[in-house]
Amino acid sequence: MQPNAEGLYRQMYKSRRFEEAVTQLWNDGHISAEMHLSKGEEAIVAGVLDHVMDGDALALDHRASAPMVMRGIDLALLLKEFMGLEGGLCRGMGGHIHLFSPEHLAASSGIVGATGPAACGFAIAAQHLRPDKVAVAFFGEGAMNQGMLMESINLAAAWSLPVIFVCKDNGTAVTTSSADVTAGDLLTRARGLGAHAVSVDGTDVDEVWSAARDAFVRAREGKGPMFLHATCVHPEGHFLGDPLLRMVRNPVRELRSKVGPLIKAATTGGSSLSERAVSLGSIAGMLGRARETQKHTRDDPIERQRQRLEISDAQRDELERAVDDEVQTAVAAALRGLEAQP
Ligand SMILES: Cc1ncc(C[n+]2csc(CCOP(=O)(O)OP(=O)(O)O)c2C)c(N)n1
Repeated sequence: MQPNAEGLYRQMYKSRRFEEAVTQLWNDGHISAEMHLSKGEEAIVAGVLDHVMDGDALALDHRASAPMVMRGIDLALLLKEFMGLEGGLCRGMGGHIHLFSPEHLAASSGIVGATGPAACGFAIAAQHLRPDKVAVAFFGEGAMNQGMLMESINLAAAWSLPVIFVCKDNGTAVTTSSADVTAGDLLTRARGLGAHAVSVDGTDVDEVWSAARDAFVRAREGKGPMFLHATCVHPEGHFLGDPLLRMVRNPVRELRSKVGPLIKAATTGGSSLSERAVSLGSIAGMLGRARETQKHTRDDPIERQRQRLEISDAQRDELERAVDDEVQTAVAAALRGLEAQP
């Protein structure tokens, strides 16, 4: 079996266009509070979800847009949910973090690491009630330092549970560099817990797809869990409006408002000058890492896949136009929902 380049591209492109629409709605003030995007993770999600069948379950983290979009959930329902509208997927009560589609066995949680236990719970039920069905847990590398996720990998291996643990590793958890707080390497850790573990370039959808195919085959044959480690970059930082990225993208404007408080902080009491210098050094380190993520946008997973397509430009344009129309229709429906809300 070979990956369908066009189908995968379509999924990734759709997720990206959807999130661009979300960004616009957020910028326009129609989505309140934090907004975490899946942008940069599209190849990981598309490569894994291509193997998902009806009856399989998805335990999703706070970056659930891409999996929800690629699983085929109605775009307008998602947008309305993000906007807190009654007509949303969860009647506007969940927002973008707490999404639930019982029909698709897909649920997301904002509790970092919680997708491990959720996927294990489904997998235990599947072992008894739904043979051949698989649960997928998506999480970031920051979650690998959460006890409950380690307990889940251990139990899944001990009981040969059909779980695929997908670690989307962008190297940063909010502003903490994961390397600073993580001992050993994650593959060795997962293997130490008894899981089969592989690492892939998460910006290459073919690589992810092939590794995920093996993981699903193993899980469906009752051979237990697989830990799939996939590297990626978050070009929008932790969430929309990420202050570090604002600083990197527009240093003059952003620094203007910071200079006053910095001078005040340096001239008033508090910690010693050397301690302050260390803090400033660590902020400079964060800014450096944020700048790096901007350079990496040339490794954009969608652009990589676009280059591989073996269809004519006209066919590709048609595919993209159809997706654009679908997204625009959903945006229009969501905005109508906003007007109709009392
Ligand atoms: C148990 C728990 N601790 C802390 C948080 C706050 N928090 C939200 S996202 C996040 C970073 C998670 O990093 P990672 O798992 O690598 O995912 P990423 O955001 O990088 O995709 C943290 C610490 C939380 N939501 N849940």
